[in-house]
Amino acid sequence: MNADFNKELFKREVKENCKRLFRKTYDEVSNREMFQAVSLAIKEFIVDDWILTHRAYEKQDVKILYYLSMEFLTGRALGNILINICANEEVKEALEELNFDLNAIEDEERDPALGNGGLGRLAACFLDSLATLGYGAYGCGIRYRFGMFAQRIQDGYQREVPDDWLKYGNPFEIRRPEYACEVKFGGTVTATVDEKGREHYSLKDYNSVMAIPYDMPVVGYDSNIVNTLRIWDAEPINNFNLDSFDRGDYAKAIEQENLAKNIVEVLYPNDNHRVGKELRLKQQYFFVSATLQTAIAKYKESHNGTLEGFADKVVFQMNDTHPTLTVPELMRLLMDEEKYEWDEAWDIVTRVCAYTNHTIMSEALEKWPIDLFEQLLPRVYSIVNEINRRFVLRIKTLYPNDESKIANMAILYDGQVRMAYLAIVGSFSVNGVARLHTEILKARELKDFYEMWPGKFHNMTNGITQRRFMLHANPRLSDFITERIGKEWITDLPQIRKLEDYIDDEDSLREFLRIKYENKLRLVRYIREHNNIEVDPLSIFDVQVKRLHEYKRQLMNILHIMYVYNKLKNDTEFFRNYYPRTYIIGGKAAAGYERAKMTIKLINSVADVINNDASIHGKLKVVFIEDYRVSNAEIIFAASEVSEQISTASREASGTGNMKFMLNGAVTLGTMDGANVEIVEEVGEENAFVFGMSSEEVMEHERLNDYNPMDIFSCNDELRDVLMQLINGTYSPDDPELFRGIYNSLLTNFSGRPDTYFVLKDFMSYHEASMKTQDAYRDRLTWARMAMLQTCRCGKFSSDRTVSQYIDEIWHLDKIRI
Ligand code: 26W
Repeated sequence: MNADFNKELFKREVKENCKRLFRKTYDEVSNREMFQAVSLAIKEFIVDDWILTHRAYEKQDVKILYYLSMEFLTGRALGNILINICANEEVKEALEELNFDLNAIEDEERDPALGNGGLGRLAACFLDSLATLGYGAYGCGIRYRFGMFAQRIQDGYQREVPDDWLKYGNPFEIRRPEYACEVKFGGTVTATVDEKGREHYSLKDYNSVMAIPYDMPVVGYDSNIVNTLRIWDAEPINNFNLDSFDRGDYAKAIEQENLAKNIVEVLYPNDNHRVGKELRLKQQYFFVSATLQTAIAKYKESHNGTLEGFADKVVFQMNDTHPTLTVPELMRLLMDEEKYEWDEAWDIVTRVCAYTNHTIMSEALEKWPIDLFEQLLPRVYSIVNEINRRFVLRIKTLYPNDESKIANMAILYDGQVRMAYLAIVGSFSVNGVARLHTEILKARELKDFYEMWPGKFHNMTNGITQRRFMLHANPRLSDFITERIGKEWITDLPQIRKLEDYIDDEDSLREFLRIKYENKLRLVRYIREHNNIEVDPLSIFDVQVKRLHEYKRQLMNILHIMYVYNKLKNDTEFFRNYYPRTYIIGGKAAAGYERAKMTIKLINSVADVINNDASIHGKLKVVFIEDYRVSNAEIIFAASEVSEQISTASREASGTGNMKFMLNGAVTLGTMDGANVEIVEEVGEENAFVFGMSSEEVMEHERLNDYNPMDIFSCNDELRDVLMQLINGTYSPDDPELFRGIYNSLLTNFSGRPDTYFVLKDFMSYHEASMKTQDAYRDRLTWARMAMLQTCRCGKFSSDRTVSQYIDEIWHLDKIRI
């Protein structure tokens, strides 16, 4: 209940909005129109707090966090805002009184899909936590015209469809042309020397665009704080003077127009894989430069026009290396615009910049060819060059006789700019996103940097917001919890441990199972509607939803399903014992990632065969969820029972899906990778199904290069049968060669190494662990206890905890008083 929310007033607003927007009375509008009318009314309701929050920033002169991220995977806004202003029930009632259904209205909102996966969703969770805890923060990103593509499955293949998410407008955003600023590309640098002998640099013959910010509200839970997600759009510079234009100006104007159109056109759909497209570097500079310009202007405005004290009042958190240009661009602005000397400027930069690493996958580490970089950003490049020169000098002084250190650490090396190294050198803090991940960074990937600056390194184990992934996604379980332990868990997740008082209470356990069952029915309906597949709600819901990537090993999952299917057909004992199971898999593959796309095709081909085989009596079903995204994720997590977290150990930095499953009472079937390690630590090994090689074992095999999948192939008949089915047409009768590439990837050496994801190596241990889940599942109360324990023990994995840790160790923000 929100005391300030007046239902009657709200209804009146909504009716007015229907007229204002659509020239219709409320009983004539469609659901989509009603969504607009409702959203506008809600925006009105929060706008005062939004204004007051920003006034408080200034009055209280609080330190401000700028969270720079190329991705914010916020998911739908309306439902989340209603939850966070505690007016969900009232709005639901109000709409019922107007003969509308809130769920249906929420379903009209397009997911703003401004992110790929984990990194983007984490950014959204952090914003939710910051606003809830009451800290001043801006999310800073890009307003992509087309977000993450929508995935369609056609004939089993992924097809990418443009995501025109702005088609019907975005009711919550506000365009802020008054904060527009210019961002320049290309050109040549000219230096002039003043009477004091100081050099001044400026650009000429450049192209430029205007960056126009759009602000989206980030509403804290029951906190009256409304922070801002500021996403930048690009527009052509409007200095095109018709009276004086000649051919040259005309061509230039068109060029600028195209630059502006292209820059924010699309989110690159790559996750953990760099493509090295010039346009992406443009995007990076575009939003970084615009963010820094406004941050500086804003600070000066409220501090008598000076930048004094700037380093104590702002912090720029770089979400992976994508915004690393923050380091040299801030140098440029401080020196070229604000007239600081190098040393003073460097002192400021290295007190305000901090870097989070989200991956150790080498193909994800960003590097830019020097010539491309220099041509696009000549002045910024000269600064990077100077940063590198000074840093290399330092390496030489520290390690006078060790040439390898330069090769291992220099920012400019081998014709490339190594962005991660630039980020580390320019930051006061470097952090990994789970304990294991940070340890691997320190011991391996970033070893030399850790040796040089041990104090810079931090671990910040990821977290998720329980407001979206429990309160909004799973209202039934939310009520169950609140009825028993009160509602403190909503803003203090560790309180959820109190639920453990009920862990041996049979009524509670049965109720817990009943709720899971209801949520499974909701997913059954979703699958019926979207896949036209009938699944058994009494079967085990075993789920893997995440981006498709070889290291995440969806392939191991589907091979194992093929393996089980064979056994069901050939082994009557196995059949009799087998507990019915529904495998649910979902996720997008990067548009250019052939192997991942073929894995999707394989999953769908296998699903087709299995789901239509009457001889197994529906014991096994396979469902591929099309277009996995935040909105359907909420339905999926709530209905899941087994959480597949099966990456090759050492490869998954953290994972955050694993935490969403845990929160919703799904038991982990996983490797000791990423945050799984910490999840298992919380629930105890007896309440998880752990399998496979440890990260040390994986790294040792990598070092020795002694893994030979053929050994396994030749002595495991059943597994060999599965692999042979990839190339004998069992799942592709029209083209038996279709899955040859996948087959080869598991067995053949590429560049001297066989399958670097160790699929066959972990396979049998995976199978055993999977079988153990069904043994546990059989005893309903044992299972209920294990499942509920996941929920009880997930306190650590709230993004409220993560954000608080960032604040204590890195950001040092002050709470806003409202
Ligand atoms: C340059 C291409 C590119 C694009 C995206 C490289 C790397 C990325 C991201 C860093 C990939 C990503 O989302 N990483 C995930 O970050 C999550 C949040 O920390 C972790 O939970 C996941 O384990 C990690 O894969």
